[in-house]
Amino acid sequence: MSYDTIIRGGTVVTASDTFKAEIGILGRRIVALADHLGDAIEIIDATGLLVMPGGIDSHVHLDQAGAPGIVMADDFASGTRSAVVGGNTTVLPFCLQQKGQTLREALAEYQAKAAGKCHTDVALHLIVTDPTPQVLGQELPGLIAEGYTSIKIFMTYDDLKLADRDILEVLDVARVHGALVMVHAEGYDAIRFLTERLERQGKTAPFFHGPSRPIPVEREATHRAISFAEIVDTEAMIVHVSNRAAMEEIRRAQQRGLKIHGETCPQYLVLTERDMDRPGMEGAKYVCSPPPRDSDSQAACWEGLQQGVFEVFSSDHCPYRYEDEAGKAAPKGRQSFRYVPNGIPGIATRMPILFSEGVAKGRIDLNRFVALTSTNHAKRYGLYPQKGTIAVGSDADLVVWDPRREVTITHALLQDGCDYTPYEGLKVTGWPVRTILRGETVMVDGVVTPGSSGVELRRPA
Ligand code: DUC
Ligand code: ZN
Ligand code: ZN
Repeated sequence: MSYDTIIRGGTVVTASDTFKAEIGILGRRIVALADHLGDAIEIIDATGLLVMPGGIDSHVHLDQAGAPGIVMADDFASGTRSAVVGGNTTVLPFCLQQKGQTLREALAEYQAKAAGKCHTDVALHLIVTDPTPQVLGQELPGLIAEGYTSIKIFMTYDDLKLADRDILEVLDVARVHGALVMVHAEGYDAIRFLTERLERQGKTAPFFHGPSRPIPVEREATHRAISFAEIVDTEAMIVHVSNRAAMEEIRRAQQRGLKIHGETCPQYLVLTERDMDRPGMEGAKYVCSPPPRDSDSQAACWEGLQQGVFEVFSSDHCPYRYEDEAGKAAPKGRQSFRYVPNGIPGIATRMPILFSEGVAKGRIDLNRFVALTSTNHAKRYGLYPQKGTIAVGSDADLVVWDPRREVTITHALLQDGCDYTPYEGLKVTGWPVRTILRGETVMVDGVVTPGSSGVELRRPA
């Protein structure tokens, strides 16, 4: 047999095994794993390097509409370009239904935004904000059957939040038709109450974003979300968990046999509320929701990753430029933290941060790293085994990783559309040196292949 490509000399790492092998690629797929594979059109030398499944980031926001005047820093081209720089081959961005819009209208909009622009493969989640009878009765069931099998709902934000009854209805549609609901668990009324109190006290700087949504706000919403899933008798994914109390809610649910899944993100491992306490508007660079917390919260997020309470580690890449009135410098943001757009970039830095802080520092092993950054995302969101593993028949989506490369993170390396990284100056050990999407090299040594070969993926219900 001859191959288009052989990756030779590397150590192959999957979510379960670590072994020396050559990987033979023909067309878009892995077709052989063996000690010696002979010849190929292209031989990639991976001596001394790790070869892992390409990263799958199941929580990213690209070109997503926000408040009037606010513009996201990345479209599907720049966001997925930065994704391949960071070793990813598939991302799952959100398709946001605006109030008054049908889901199909929203989907057509996001498909047009993505078409022909992506450097990674892409699968879209649906954000339901307007669960009309038509959406619940016809559109959602139809779209789930067509491969849109994950739905995000919000318990906060004026334009996004669902009432309790609507949350129950969406969970029930997901149960009946075979989709997974992702929940943003922070309580609307508690945030409003605290925000207004802080503003009355003149506490309007970016730092007060944290105190406006403290840990109990997230914990009680997490508890409610879990209870709703239990009442409906279905599963749910609690996304972007930031602290011990919320993590323990999820752990207790899992111990009671409920199918509650958890996700955490880099910002909850390496940032804290002190990052928002910087002079002037500088703290706005770190404003995201839930907010970064404290060192015990960081420790709890590590425990959740180590012990399997969290099965996925995502970036929650949600980029707004800092020196831009359409971003973090929105004029109203100077009046109050509540107008600073929520979200921070991180699509390229997710894997290096988890590798360095996790694997290099001995907190997690290589196999768990692969599970948390790729395999579990594929399994949970219906892409496995086409994606998320290194096996004969799977797509040749791979990252070649130098585990010894020392890099100081700086924004210029990341090639996104933002103008800063919240991780500027962070020293990491371990860096992606080549990203391969369906057999084609899409990034080597930080150079992204021109053109865009990513496609939209659908998933079975
Ligand atoms: N929720 C997200 O998932 N991302 C950014 C902001 C938010 O509230
Ligand atoms: Zn969210
Ligand atoms: Zn998000």
